[in-house]
Parts: sequence; structure tokens; C-alpha cells
Amino acid sequence: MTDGVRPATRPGRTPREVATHCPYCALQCGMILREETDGVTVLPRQFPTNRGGLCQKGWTSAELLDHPERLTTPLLRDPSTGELRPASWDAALDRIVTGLHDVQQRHGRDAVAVFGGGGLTNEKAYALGRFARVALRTRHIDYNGRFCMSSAAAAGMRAFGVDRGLPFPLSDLGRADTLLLVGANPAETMPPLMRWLTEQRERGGRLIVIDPRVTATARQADLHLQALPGTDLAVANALLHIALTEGYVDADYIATRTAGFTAVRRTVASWWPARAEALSGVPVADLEETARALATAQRAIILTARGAEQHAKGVDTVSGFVNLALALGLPGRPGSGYGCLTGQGNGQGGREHGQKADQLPGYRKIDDLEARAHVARVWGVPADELPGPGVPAYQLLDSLGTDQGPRALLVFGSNPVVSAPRAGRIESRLRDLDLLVVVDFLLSETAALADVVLPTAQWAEEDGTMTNLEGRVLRRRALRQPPPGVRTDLTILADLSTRLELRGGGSADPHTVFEELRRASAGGLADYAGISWDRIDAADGVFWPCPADDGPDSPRLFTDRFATPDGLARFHPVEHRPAAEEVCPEYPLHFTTGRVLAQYQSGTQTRRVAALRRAAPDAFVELHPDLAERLGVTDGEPVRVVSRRGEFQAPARLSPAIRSDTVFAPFHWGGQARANSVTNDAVDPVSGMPEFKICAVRVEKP
Ligand SMILES: Nc1nc2c(c(=O)[nH]1)N[C@H]1C(S)=C(S)[C@@H](COP(=O)(O)OP(=O)(O)OC[C@H]3O[C@@H](n4cnc5c(=O)[nH]c(N)nc54)[C@H](O)[C@@H]3O)O[C@H]1N2
Ligand SMILES: Nc1nc2c(c(=O)[nH]1)N[C@H]1C(S)=C(S)[C@@H](COP(=O)(O)OP(=O)(O)OC[C@H]3O[C@@H](n4cnc5c(=O)[nH]c(N)nc54)[C@H](O)[C@@H]3O)O[C@H]1N2
Ligand code: SF4
Ligand SMILES: [Mo]
Repeated sequence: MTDGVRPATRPGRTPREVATHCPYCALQCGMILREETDGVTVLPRQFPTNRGGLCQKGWTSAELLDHPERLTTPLLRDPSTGELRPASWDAALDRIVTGLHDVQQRHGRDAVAVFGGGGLTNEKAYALGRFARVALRTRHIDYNGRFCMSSAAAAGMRAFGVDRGLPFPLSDLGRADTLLLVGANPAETMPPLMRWLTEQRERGGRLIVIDPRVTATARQADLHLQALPGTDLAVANALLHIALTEGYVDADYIATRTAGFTAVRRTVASWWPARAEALSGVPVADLEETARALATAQRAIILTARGAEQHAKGVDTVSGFVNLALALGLPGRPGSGYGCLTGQGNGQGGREHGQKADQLPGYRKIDDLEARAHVARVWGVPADELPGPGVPAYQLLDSLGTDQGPRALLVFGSNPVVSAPRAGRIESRLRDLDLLVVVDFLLSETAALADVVLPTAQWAEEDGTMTNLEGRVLRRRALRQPPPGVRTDLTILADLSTRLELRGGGSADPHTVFEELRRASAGGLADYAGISWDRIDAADGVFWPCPADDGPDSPRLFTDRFATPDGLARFHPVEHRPAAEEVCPEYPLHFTTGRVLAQYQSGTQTRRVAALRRAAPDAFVELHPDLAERLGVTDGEPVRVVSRRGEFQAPARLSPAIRSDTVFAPFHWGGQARANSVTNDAVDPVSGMPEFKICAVRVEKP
């Protein structure tokens, strides 16, 4: 037993030590949690992705279990004072049930919406989708994964017929002769992953990074293309143009394994490298070197992350890189391919089991009649009673409290007041709701606006499964019970269903829910039917699809065929287009956003961990010294960043590592320092992904 090196939870008794995974990102590093007299300690654990390594967030993750600010009782907004006050579970659940009934009676079933998260276990994501469709019977459910990897998911789906972030194990990175990272900064976002890149370079491989900043990752690269934000698609097309003119494309592979190349060949014909240089600022020589390094490598891998994907043209941008990978014959070739670095802890599983507006478990489409019939059978309801598709996250949030939109919202595992684009507007939409319910273990900025807050269990207090960035299904194991007064998300869903006197409540027991999920996913793209908790325990996780108990799982996809009906991958001709908002005299700077090592997402969790707060205490605005000089700003001085949608304020951080026409800020803080006050809410027409990575701003002294 490698994954479960320590005993798993035994009923009725709290183990003193448990083998589990980090609560944060999609790397899902293996760790051991040990109960000590003075709290819980994190110990390293050998696991295939992190090989004993953890980042600072992982090491300090247990600090929140006994945090003084932890929520241990429901909170209800007092109508007379407007304040949140402790209340009993009965009072809180009653308030929710009355509120939901009232809203649905007055405005119809779709007037209630559910918002989930990619940090929820598979069991919870599944139960949430079922709760929305069967108990509430609303079409309105979506989740924060829409803000995360939805563009890569859509591009992967249309090219390969399936969306699994990495279609190969992470360890393949260590053996790549050429590795191209587009808009990814794993040195800060997945530090233990860097071990594979070190191994890659030690074996003589080449690392190439495309990023507007000289990040910690870019510093380790052999070649860094410091492109202007929003120009990756032009770069991708130019790389394919070079591959074509220099005779590098794999004609045999294109003929036997793909369809649609002719149209792509026509599109990229006009993408002379000089044209891409003019847009992106990447020298032609660097573009040529990149194309050659990819084309001449025995094993080459292209990975995209949020830098390339969080754009109103994110799907097309990813398609541009998928086209390049296909033309070079990479996907399915051993040790080669295209992949997306999924971000959230269960960012992969969270997008498979029905939290998405248009989706049913097993990555099925909600408008597919056969899929509806199958899932309705598992749920024991007539198929025609299942609602149809809802709308993507931003559209949903932006409609809240309006005449057309839902009037009640239940949030599980997201903090959109900090993390949504154009957050000032979303905040006011949330305030317009008749009923906002937030389930969290800390008072996030979104919870602080709620009418009812329900305290929930943390990762070390529950069992379940997570699916990491490789599509590997893992076991999360409980070390201890939740504190008195705290219920798990699954219990809350079950309790609500009971009170609402609605069918479809489902079980509060994660293992029972997983067994149902297996049946619901059977035959779907993300087929978990052959995955049992025991099977996961017996190995280092199990890769989906895995349809049969006694059949193999799927660490590597596409070796013989793609998941399309005819088995061929699809090219998609894609054209560069400008960002939704371009710079102008009033807003002359490009603004982009991202992450720092010591903070996680909207910061609810990591801003409360002492060591992380010390490492990254405040937001900042990263400016090139030349730009700072033009603005008359010195290092550490507060600056105001202003866009057409709003403004925020944070100290300037001068750094020659950023382009002088571009400004960067992390999005982990709320209030005055909220970067999302200025971001653009333009969305990708296919994926619904907002344009977090580029808008036009001006920077001024406050
Ligand atoms: N420390 C930490 N780690 C995390 C998280 C966290 O919040 N904190 N979150 C997790 C999650 S959910 C996710 S999604 C991942 C995200 O992981 P990453 O995608 O690695 O993170 P980001 O910092 O959002 O963006 C990566 C890089 O994109 C660059 N960039 C900005 N605009 C562009 C552009 O137009 N083109 C290109 N090519 N690059 C651009 C930024 O400069 C940044 O360095 O991280 C996961 N890990
Ligand atoms: N400007 C800008 N904005 C961005 C991004 C960017 O790059 N730039 N990135 C986007 C991306 S990739 C992402 S993923 C989003 C993430 O942003 P959010 O969706 O806000 O994600 P988190 O901050 O992880 O919020 C999770 C919340 O749920 C709680 N929580 C954690 N686990 C559980 C659980 O199991 N159950 C319940 N009930 N609650 C739980 C946490 O305490 C926290 O308050 O931000 C997006 N916003
Ligand atoms: S890299 Fe991700 S999973 Fe690993 S310890 Fe850090 S936050 Fe946790
Ligand atoms: Mo994400």
C-alpha cells in the first residue's frame, strides 16, 4: 500500500495519523497529518507528484484547523441591526428553507441559484449538482472553475473529444526534451512541480516560458519570451507558420490521426513571424528557436495555464497551441503532448460531476437525451423533470437580484466578492439578493454579506476523493471529527433537503455518495465506475476513465485514438484578435493579474496563516522602474490603479522583471486592495472565461 501508508479512518475512532493530500492546489501533494497534543502537524509523504515536497502553504495548512476565527456556529443576519449573529442550526436552516420557498413561490424554481467550487471533493461537487437539479429543480448552478480552466477545457474537448488537464502523468515532464510553458508560473503556483523541471534540465532538456514577466519560473528557463499580455494566439500561429515553412510538421500523423488541417494551414499562412513580433514584442529569432526546439525534440510537451487562458479569446488561444502540438504530432506520442495545468485542489474532478451549468455527472451534457435518461435513472426521477442548462458563472453572478436573474443564492466553496472579475459590480449584485447563504469555515468577504452563514468542516475532518491535475483520483482522509457545532457540506445538503421536504436529498455519507457517483458516471467521458475507495487506497490513486472494477485505469490518453467519434483529433482554425479592452490615452497601461507563492486564491484561508501573512503581508502593484520614474513613483509608495470599472490601491513594487508597458497585481486581497475592482468582465464566447489577464488602466498617486 503506497498511498495509504498509514491506516485510513476507522469508524468510531480518531486515528492519530493519517495519509492524505494538501487542501489547496491541483498538485494535491501527498502529506501525513499527525494529531499532537498542541495541534496538528504536517509531515512529508512520498507521493508520485510531489515526491515528499510541499510548498509553504502545504506545510502550514493545518494551522487553520484550530484557528480562532474559525466558524463554529451558524450566523444569521439580524434584521434590526443588520449584523450577523450566532444562531442555532434549527433557526438557520429554517430561515433558509422559508427564504427558498418564498423566492421559488414568487419567482419560479429558477429564481434560486447554486454556486460551487473546484476545491470541493468529488462527492460534494456531485451532491451539489444533484441537489440543484433534483431538490431545488433549478437550472441555475455553476462554479468558480469557470474562472479557472474553462477555456482549456473547452479547447481540449473540441480538439480531443475529452477534457483531462494532463492526459499523461506529471512525471512525463521530467523526461521532455523540450517543454514550453505558456502563461504558467509553477515556481510560485505549484513549487514541488519544479522538481520535474529540474530533472528535465538535468537530463539536457530545454525549458521555454512565455510570460510578460520574468517570473521565478522564467528565470529557470533556457529561453523566455516576454510577450505582451493577450498576444499568445499570435505567437502560437507564428510558431506553426515557422514549423510549416521549415518543413517540421508531421504529415503522416496529420493524415492518420487528425482532421481539419487544411483550414489551419490557410490561417497560419499569413502569420509571418515578423507580424507576431510586432504584436507581442517577441523577437523573430526567439520564435524560430522555439519552433525548432519543439519540432526537433524527441519528446516535446506544450502546457498552458491561466496566463494564456484567462482571456476573452482563451479558448482560441489554447486551440492555437493545440494546433501546433497536433501539427508536430505530439499528442498521444510517448512522452509528448499538450496539457493544461489545472489549478484548484479538485479543479479536475470539480468539472466532471455536474456543478457546471450545462453538465451532468461523468462529464455528460445536460441537453443530451441519453445522458439525461441515464442520470435520471440513478437519481430515481423522471428524465423530463431534470432542468435544462443554466448559464456560465459570470453571467449568473451578474444577473443576481435583477428582474431576469435569481433572487436567492447558495455558495459552497468560493469567495466571488474578491475573485470575480469587475468585483464591485458582483458585490452589489449579491447585496441585491433576497437571500444569500454562504457555507464556509471562515468568514470570507462573501460570507460577510450573507443573510445566513453555515459553518462547515475542513479537509482534515472529512473523507472523500479529489481528482488531481493528472486525472488521478485520490483519497482525502479524515484525521478527526469536525468541531462541535460544525457540519460537513454533505450533511448540510442532506439536512436542507429534509427540511425542504424535497426528494433527492442524497446521503450525508461520502462513501455512499461516491458509490452513487460511480454509477452516475458509468459510460460517461469521465467514467469512475471501476474506481472504488479500496482501489485508490491500494495504489497511488486511479486515473479515469476507469470503467471496470477489474479493468485497467488510464494514466495515458490518446495513444491509439482520440475520444472523438471517429478517433481523430480536430484542428480548429483560430485568428488572433485584440483584447476586449485596448489601451488608450486615458488608460495607457496593460494590466494583468496572478498569484504569489504564499497566498491562495481569494486569500480567505492563507491571509489567516501567520507564516504566510509574514511572507506576503500585502497586495502590491508591480511596475517597471522606467514606468515608475515616468509616473514619479518610488518603491513602496501607495499607488492607485484605475480602470473604466473601478480602482484599487496598493504599494508600488518596482521590478525590472516586468515589461514597462504592463502592470501586474496579485488578486488575493479584498477591500481597497482588491485587484478585481478594475478587471474586465468581458468573457470568452465559448467557455464563459472572464478576461482576468488583460485590461487597460492608468496608475496614479492617490
Ligand atoms: N501560490 C498559489 N498557488 C496556486 C494558487 C494560488 O492562488 N496561489 N491557485 C491555484 C489555482 S486555482 C490556479 S488556477 C493556478 C494558476 O497557476 P498559474 O497559471 O501558474 O498562475 P497565474 O499567476 O494566475 O498566472 C501565470 C502567469 O501568467 C502570466 N501572464 C499574465 N498575462 C499573461 C498573458 O497574456 N500571456 C501569458 N503567456 N502569460 C500571462 C502572469 O505573469 C503569471 O506569471 O495556481 C494554483 N496554485
Ligand atoms: N484577477 C484575477 N481574479 C481571479 C483569478 C486571476 O488569476 N486573476 N483567478 C481565478 C481562478 S483561476 C480561480 S480558481 C478563482 C478562485 O477564487 P474563489 O472561487 O474565490 O476561490 P477560493 O478563494 O479558493 O474560495 C474558496 C472559499 O471557500 C472556502 N472553502 C474551502 N474549501 C471549502 C469546502 O470544502 N467547503 C466549503 N463550503 N467551503 C470551502 C474557503 O474558505 C474560501 O472562502 O479566482 C479567480 N479570480
Ligand atoms: S503545491 Fe499545491 S498541493 Fe502542494 S503543498 Fe503547495 S498548495 Fe499544497
Ligand atoms: Mo484556478
